[in-house]
Amino acid sequence: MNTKVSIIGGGMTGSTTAHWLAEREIADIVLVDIVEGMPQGKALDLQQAMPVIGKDVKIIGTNDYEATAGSDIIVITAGLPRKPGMSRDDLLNANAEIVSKATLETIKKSPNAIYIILTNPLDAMAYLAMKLTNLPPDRVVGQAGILDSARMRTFVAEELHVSVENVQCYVLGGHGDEMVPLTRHSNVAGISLRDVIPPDRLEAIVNRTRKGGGEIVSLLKTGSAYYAPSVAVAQMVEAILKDKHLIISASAFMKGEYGLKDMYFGVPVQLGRNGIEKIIVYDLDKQESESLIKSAEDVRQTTDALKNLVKL
Ligand code: TXD
Repeated sequence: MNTKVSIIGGGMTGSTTAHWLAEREIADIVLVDIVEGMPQGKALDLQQAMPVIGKDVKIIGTNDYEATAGSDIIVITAGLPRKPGMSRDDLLNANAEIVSKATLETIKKSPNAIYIILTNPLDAMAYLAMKLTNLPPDRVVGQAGILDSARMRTFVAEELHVSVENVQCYVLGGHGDEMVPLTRHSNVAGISLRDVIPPDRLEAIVNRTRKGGGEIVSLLKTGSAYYAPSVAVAQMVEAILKDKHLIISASAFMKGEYGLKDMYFGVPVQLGRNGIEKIIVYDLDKQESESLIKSAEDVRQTTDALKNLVKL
């Protein structure tokens, strides 16, 4: 294939992203990790699955960056996941160092790549990658919104006993427990959730969505969610490579939208072959705006802590 996606971090989310991507047969895949043998073993295993599903995808596992040269997309998943009781922000110090290294190594070999960041704390890590690559902000995007929206869609579909395909949900804000599920704009077959779900049930869904990542962390005991986060990355990769102009929620660099500047934040974006084509600004009511401001304060704090840690 003449398209290449390199995934840095071959752990749970990295290798599962490779899996979802290989099934889509849209790019060759390079999986990089520091653990010797692990990315090679996973890549070989996945490669041997290709004849069964009839997909001609080349998958390379490696401990160095040579094979990533000329990537169309770099996905960064390298870093520590949360342990039960930890917040995503607790990962800042350790992951800033790992993401810096992954970013600086990859940009040398793929100066024209689009970056998708997954490592937590997500909004701050996307900011870090954008600053270190020196790429236009449209070419660095963080994955959070598809996942958070998918969690909400799952809970709504269960509540109403309808197909997940009928449920559209929009979750804005930082990728933390203060994220903002928009119940007014979210809908089932075009009808606002506020008109079909009683307020107490809707509030329960909003709370479960906000804490969706933590719920899985406490069940798993080690590690965090990976199937849904990884398929979200695969959807973003596909939207970019196929130039779909797909509107999804993602973490994007703010240049005044929603009153925010110089930080990454979860908003609806349109994704195409050049990365983020547009940020969509919703009209928000008073309550939604207040929630968004609260979430932005959290992300601002983490971004400031990052700036104190790394000279950007
Ligand atoms: O929606 C989202 N944004 C998220 C983010 C959803 C799920 C997970 N989220 C975050 O992604 C999570 O909090 C972590 O910060 C990252 C990676 O999570 P994952 O579950 O994949 O963690 P693993 O299984 O521990 O894998 C991380 C791998 C592991 O194999 C390490 O050896 C590797 O990262 N690692 C490195 N690879 C390359 N280079 C360096 N320097 C490096 N350091 C660690």
